[in-house]
Amino acid sequence: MATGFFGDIAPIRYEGSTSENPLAYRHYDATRVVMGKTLAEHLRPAVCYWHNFAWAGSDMFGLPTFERPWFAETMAAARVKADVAFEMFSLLGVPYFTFHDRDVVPEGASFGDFTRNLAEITEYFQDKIKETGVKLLWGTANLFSHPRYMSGAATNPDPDVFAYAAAQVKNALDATAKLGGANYVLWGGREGYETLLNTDMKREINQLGRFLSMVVEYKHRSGFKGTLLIEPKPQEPTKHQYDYDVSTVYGFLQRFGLEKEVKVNVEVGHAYLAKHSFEHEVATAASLGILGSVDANRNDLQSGWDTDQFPNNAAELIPSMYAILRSGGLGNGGFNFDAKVRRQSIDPVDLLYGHIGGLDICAQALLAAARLIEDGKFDAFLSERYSGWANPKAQAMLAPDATLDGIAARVGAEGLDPKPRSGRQEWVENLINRYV
Ligand code: XUL
Ligand code: CO
Repeated sequence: MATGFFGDIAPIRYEGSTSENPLAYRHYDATRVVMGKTLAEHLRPAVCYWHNFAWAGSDMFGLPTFERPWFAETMAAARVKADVAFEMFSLLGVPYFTFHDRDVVPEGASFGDFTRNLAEITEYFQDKIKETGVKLLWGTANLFSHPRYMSGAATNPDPDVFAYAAAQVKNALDATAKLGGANYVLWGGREGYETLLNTDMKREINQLGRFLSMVVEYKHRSGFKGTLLIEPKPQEPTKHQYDYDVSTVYGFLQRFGLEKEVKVNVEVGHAYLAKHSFEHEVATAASLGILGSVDANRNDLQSGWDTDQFPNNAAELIPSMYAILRSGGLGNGGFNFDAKVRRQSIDPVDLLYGHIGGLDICAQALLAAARLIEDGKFDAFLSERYSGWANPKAQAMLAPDATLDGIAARVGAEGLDPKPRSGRQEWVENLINRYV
């Protein structure tokens, strides 16, 4: 039964780029095929639970601004929340959703309550998934909001907190598996430190490695078929987080022998916080073979905070979309809108505007990147730039038997005198802008 939360708003449809209807897609034509897949198959877009249904619009200076009928810590309210959430997924026509355990149910008075509540809503979700066809892109556990986690979850100095976090992840992983989730995400918002004056870093990183190893072991034993993903972020809420960026996470995975077991969920705003571009993080993950999924959003670059706004600049996203397409796509992953409307955007329809714009921008960027690839000009430019490496003498330098002194002898004998060549940055920037 419809909740009436969105009034008489009809399902959002694709109407083409000339449409003036603010409640229509102008670029996201879900069934349009490019490079052998539909836009829906390329993007696998997901709506997140937390920003839309759990956050109430408060900030560090102000009280909640959103009034929602499900704002109460009861299971009845959790079901109303789920009813509205699945209505919104269906209105938007998105194929996926994402959630934290704590977004979807109250904790109750004990861990037993929390476990029962999560199991109950999981069954409720199973019916909703059957009814609507909307699937789970990933589930996760919130190991950062409750005061017990203020000094970390797996990295906490108190072993009982480590145990509590392990129990919570077990339950969230079970729920994700039961719902047929394509992935399970671990974001370590409190896995880091405020000051080294009270922190044993070596011990904490070892705890984190053991914790993740147990998650991997349990995943295999419990039969969960999805992909495990770590979501890198350099800081916020802690001053320094251990999962700083994609490269750091890869080093951590290698150290614990988990680089074939765990991939990354790359978030646009987190890349900025690490003083990287999003395309840098995506391309790094792709080159390391650990590109798993994307949290789509953007930060306000003036404030320097993780503001989680909806994407609104297609041109800026093209290099990332190019890297994703070139690496063969996101596989099990997708584009999760880890984005929230501003706290003045208090009406239900604002939730729709945010997602319509974000999804349209992603579709526009993906279509542009596909044209860029199909045209071949950009690839031709790149391969010409590296064409010298096709020379057998160049290849020989990369063979295992090549030596520094051997190369030095050849430089002298052949009188090598390499001449600088233009990198053509502006030319290539202009080329890419032609595809927007
Ligand atoms: C926090 C963040 C999280 C993760 C899931 O910055 O991005 O919402 O995506 O825990
Ligand atoms: Co995120």
